[in-house]
Amino acid sequence: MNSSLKNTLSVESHKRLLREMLFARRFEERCYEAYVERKIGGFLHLYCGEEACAHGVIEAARPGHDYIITSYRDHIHAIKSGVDPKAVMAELFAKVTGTCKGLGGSMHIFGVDHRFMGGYALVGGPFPLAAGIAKGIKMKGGDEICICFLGDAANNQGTFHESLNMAALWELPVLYVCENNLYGIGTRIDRSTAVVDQYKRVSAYNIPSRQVDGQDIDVVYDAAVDAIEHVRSGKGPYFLELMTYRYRGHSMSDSNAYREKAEERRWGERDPVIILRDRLIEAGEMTLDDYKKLDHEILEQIEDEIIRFAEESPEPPLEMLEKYVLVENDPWVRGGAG
Ligand SMILES: Cc1ncc(C[n+]2csc(CCOP(=O)(O)OP(=O)(O)O)c2C)c(N)n1
Ligand SMILES: [Mg+2]
Repeated sequence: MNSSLKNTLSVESHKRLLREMLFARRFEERCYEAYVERKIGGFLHLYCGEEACAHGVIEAARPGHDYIITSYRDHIHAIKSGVDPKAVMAELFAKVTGTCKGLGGSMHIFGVDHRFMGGYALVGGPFPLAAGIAKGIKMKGGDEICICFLGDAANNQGTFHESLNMAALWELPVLYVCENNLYGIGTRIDRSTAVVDQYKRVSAYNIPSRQVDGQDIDVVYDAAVDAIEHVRSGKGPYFLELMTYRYRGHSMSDSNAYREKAEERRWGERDPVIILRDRLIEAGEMTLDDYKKLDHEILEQIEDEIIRFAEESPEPPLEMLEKYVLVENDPWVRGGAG
């Protein structure tokens, strides 16, 4: 392991995290298949390649105590926060046992019991919500923090600047985590954004920040421990930029034709799951056969427990269609529109 790291993980934590990250990879790949099989509809954004970001940061936090919020690429953040993967898959299958009774779908996973405050479809939507949650924490006087994950392109939304200004002004306990995968849909960051290094942008709001490798779980964890300590100790917000890469297109409707194959290969050589696996193998803590066995177990678990649960769960009943729709302000429903 990199000996310059201050906050380190035990071998047991490494083994557990390898399992969790490999599970995340296989979970997302199975979602891809289920989408092709038309078991999942609507939008679907996968997290393959970025696993060390959510796992490293949330490992350093206190899930269930701290609030976590993110964008539409949200399945793995929810699971690492403690939300049952069966309920996540059932949500994707639009089943009543899903996290939102099957009415939200992939972009709207929620887990109030685990303080997972959701995935959001609106780019930049979570910035002000996170500031609001952090304001609430501060008013109540707890030591929770709010962790807000967002993509690099989201930082060009007005909400980014408005929220970071208020978060800094009010010294709110919020950690902003930028998962910089270099692209917003098909647009590379240097074609959309004047300041490519995102951590530099927040100096405009006097928010301390850092940019680190998002592919190495040890590096992410080390940076996240310090960032969280800063926020929890009452010093106000912090901004952590994690350099990462998504392996698939932006969503299932993206043919991914805009990236150089050489770039994809380069990032593929720094796979977060393989980096951790090889670290354990080099330390003599696991063999390649152990890894293959683990992979096999995970694939079986996903099929036998998770997919089966989603398949066998019922669809939401018809009467639920109107139950969660707010109609009182709709003039058409009131009959007054002309
Ligand atoms: C307010 C708003 N504008 C535009 C979109 C369309 N849109 C969906 S994802 C996306 C790009 C976001 O990229 P980034 O923030 O880097 O996150 P990533 O998908 O790379 O994780 C855009 C423009 C949207 N969902 N919401
Ligand atoms: Mg991006």
